[in-house]
Amino acid sequence: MKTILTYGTFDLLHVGHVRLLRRARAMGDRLIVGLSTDDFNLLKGKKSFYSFIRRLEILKAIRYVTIIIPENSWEQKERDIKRYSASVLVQTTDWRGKFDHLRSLCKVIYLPRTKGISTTLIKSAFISNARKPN
Ligand code: C2G
Repeated sequence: MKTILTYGTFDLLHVGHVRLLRRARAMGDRLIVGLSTDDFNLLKGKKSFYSFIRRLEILKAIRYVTIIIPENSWEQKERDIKRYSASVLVQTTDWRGKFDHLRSLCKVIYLPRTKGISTTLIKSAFISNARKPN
């Protein structure tokens, strides 16, 4: 059983998230996602639109995802890799190098992000449309 591990906030789920999950799942037999809690988002300097509970409900509906665990801290990755015997940690190139210290425990792969889509873009699109007079 080859276990793949990835972490993220996954707010306002979009194709960038789904393609990441699909690519990560394709690397093994099961994909475990560490979903950033609302408190951890604050540590990441992020305020998600959806609460952890809503993001969890949405992520559960994605067929590439096997197990979802809360991501509460930067340090938990080492424990999670051991606890779930993960073979691969997958993040994207914006994190390149940040998790290389975990290479002694498992493969660490940084995939390219999907261009042209982000939660920030979606939020700003809603805001600019909301400002347009009818
Ligand atoms: N993603 C992507 N392409 C996009 C947007 C997001 O591949 N256009 C990926 C991100 O790189 C990440 C995952 O989708 O791998 C979830 O995105 P975020 O919620 O923005 O993840 P992030 O805040 O980078 O959390 O400990 C690691 C962090 O929790 C990573």
